[in-house]
Amino acid sequence: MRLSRYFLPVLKETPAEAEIVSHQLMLRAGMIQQLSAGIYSWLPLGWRVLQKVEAIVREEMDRSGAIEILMPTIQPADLWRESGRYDAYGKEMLRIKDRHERDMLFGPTNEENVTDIFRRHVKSYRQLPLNLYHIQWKFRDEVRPRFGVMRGREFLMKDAYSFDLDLEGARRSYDAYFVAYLRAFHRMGLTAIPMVADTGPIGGDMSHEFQILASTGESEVFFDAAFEDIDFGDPNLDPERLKALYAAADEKHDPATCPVPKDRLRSGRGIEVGHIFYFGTKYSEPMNATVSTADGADVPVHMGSYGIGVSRLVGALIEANHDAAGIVWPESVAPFKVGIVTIRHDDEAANALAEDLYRKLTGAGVEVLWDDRDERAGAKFATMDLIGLPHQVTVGPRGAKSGRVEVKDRRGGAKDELSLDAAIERLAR
Ligand code: P5A
Repeated sequence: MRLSRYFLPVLKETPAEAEIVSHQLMLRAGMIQQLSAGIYSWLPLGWRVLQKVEAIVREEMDRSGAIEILMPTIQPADLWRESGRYDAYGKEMLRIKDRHERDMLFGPTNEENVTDIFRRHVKSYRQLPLNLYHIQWKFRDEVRPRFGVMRGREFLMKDAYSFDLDLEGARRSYDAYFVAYLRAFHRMGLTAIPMVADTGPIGGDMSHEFQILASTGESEVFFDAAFEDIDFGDPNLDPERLKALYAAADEKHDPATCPVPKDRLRSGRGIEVGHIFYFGTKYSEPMNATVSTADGADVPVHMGSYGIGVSRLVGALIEANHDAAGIVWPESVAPFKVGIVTIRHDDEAANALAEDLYRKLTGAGVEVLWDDRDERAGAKFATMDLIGLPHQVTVGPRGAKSGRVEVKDRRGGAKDELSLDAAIERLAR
């Protein structure tokens, strides 16, 4: 992508309304734009990151055996009356009337919707386990939307739903999500600590939140120092071992009963990027989602639901990856892998070399943003640092004479002068 033809509306000043660094940087880097409180448009750079995050979540869901569907954002109130949640949900639910005066709502979650799909089609224990998920926009009319996409009113969630014959099966499903979540967050370069949690209006008695440590987190969290030694990239992560380690957010943490000795207890602020629940037959019973067992009896199916805050993760990623100059994207979620900066764009040799590099990298499948604008070098470097692409290549008149470019790593700032071929070899890896 040539920046001269792209749409990257960066801001020079830090917008006063943004309190935390991820919100400030998302606005400054032209990733999002607010339309109304807690409701954002995703501009090209932000949209690319959101899609990267989404793709990792999708891959890990598919790998775990869950099957992707897409349910609607607008739901009929009657479905929620069946579960009893239409009245229970309160003001966070955006209630709408259609032209026939029928009560509708903009979905804050899809337990009822997916239970309805299940009950129409699944009748036998032989069809279990079943795991369905979608990645879809939710609306929750939060009292205090804030921190940009971290607590939005409209936000993108990956929500999955498990259906099993009994508790034992449901535990297996729960554990599969538990591990898939840790894997997904790890692939984004994040360490998310699983913590026992309250179940809230979703209900049920087995629940974990996944919290990323960051000073701007909304809740205080407490955890065993043993988490610091866990290799979350281990393909054989044992969920039972992790569940046995103490970790709890403030509403669950009780210093009087905490089993971890003081010197091994860590605390910090956490951003909740995922939440998983087992709630048994809470929805299947009132909604008549039953299956026949091997003995021919009809029993309500055991369910769980599993959420990841996909749009929130974009903010959380920036909270965990930035410096004074701007964002420092982990490669797996970066909007582009490489940024090329030409200094003196009017210099024929530099321009030709940059064009050659741009074509070859793009041809090799590398995502490149080339700042080919007629701008001061200083402003171009500042923009590159702000938007945080992992690798920056500077092409200038001096190096161009000998066919050399400078490659800088955004993280750590290491710089190398390389021949064109050596640069391509390194960046196309
Ligand atoms: C689980 C999936 C649920 O809704 N039903 C379906 C369950 N869980 S949850 O904890 O309420 O939400 C799941 C994740 O969504 C993110 N999230 C938000 N992100 C941005 N803005 C919001 N207002 C918001 N509310 C929830 C969180 O990451 C949460 O863990």
